[in-house]
Amino acid sequence: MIKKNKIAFITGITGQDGSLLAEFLLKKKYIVHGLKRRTSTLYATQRLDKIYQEKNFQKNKTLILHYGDVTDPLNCSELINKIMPDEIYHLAAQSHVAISHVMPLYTTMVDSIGALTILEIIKNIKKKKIKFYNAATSEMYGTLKGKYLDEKTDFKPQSPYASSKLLSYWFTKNYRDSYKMFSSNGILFNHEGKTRGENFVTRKITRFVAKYNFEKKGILYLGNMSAKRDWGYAPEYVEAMWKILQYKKADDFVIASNKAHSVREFVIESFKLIGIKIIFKGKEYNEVGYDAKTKKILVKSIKYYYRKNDVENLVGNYSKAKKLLNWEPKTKFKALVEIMIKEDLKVYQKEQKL
Ligand code: NAP
Ligand code: G4F
Repeated sequence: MIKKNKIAFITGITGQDGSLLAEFLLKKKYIVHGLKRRTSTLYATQRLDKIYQEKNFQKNKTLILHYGDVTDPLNCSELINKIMPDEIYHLAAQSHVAISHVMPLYTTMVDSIGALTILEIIKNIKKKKIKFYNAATSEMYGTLKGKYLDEKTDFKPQSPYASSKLLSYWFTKNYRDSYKMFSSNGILFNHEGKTRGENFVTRKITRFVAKYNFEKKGILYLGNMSAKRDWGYAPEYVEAMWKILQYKKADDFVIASNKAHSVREFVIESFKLIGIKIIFKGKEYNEVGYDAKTKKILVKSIKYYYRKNDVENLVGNYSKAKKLLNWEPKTKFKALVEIMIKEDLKVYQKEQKL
């Protein structure tokens, strides 16, 4: 009997995780369909350019992009019924915590109702049992100081983003329990990489440091540098998403590194890689980081980037994923910073040649 290629449908395929997951699934011989939004430029598919061009010119296309939006149920229903995937990875989201305070309704429409829409569509498809992955988040926990957060920890969301993701988490669990659907939550802690969005703190730092390495000018303005996050490497986290859907039953899993570092530590490590030792002085809005050798101020903390009700500390416990999925993170904090700095040094040089 000929073994058929599995079909996956990824919402949020143009994002950091969606593009990495597409690459991962193509290597596993999946046929990958993805949802892309209409934009006035073509650059929204930038992260997919390499694999899209390679696959798109093949006779049998294995990566297919469709226009759509998760706030449009008719469009999602038509696509899913046509594609009839084996697995849906629902990653589309307004994923920025600070921006969710500015656009709480929109964030909820996309992050909660979007997930519900897809679950409803799957529920109504009788001819196939489609597996569903929901991109839940460590932000749902809120600040629970000193705790290693796992699948049994209670949630205390502190932003519209976290609250709307928590609703999607419960929908995913409810549909599993009520309709016996294969719907699983991945509760992923922060994960970063070469294509991380430029307004998340890690990439904002590495891009600045790479530019500073060549131009030797400017100041990096940040918000709360005492905040701690459990940062992992994104390509390893998309593998976990796949493993979650290959597990024998639907369930919820924490994916983390079990180590937390502050934003300040991320800044120090980044500058260290271009030979600069940063020393911090002052507190909160008056905190500055200066070059130990030249005494020049290179980093400033300003009120503008402080969040309402910021989550101070997040650190996970991935024991369940290790035991049941045989998943473990490999890339440690310092190696992650190095990967990102090296990439941004390359990106800077490439941009200068354009
Ligand atoms: P990202 O880079 O911000 O990507 C978000 C994706 O969602 C993009 O493809 C975006 O499309 C798409 N999108 C946004 N609104 C949409 C809509 N209305 N309809 C269709 N697509 C829409 O996020 P990420 O870092 O890859 O994260 C992937 C998912 O995991 C998100 O749900 C995020 O909330 C969650 N998560 C991320 C982390 C992390 O540390 N990265 C941790 C836990 C959970 P455009 O490209 O057109 O904007
Ligand atoms: O990089 P961030 O914006 O990521 P945040 O808020 O932790 O959210 C990311 O991870 C979540 C998983 O826990 C995902 F669900 C979510 O989609 C996203 O991918 O901010 C990290 C920390 C915060 O405490 C923030 O207040 O860095 C602090 N920070 C300090 N200065 C800053 C800045 N964050 C940003 N974006 N920009 C700053 O200038």
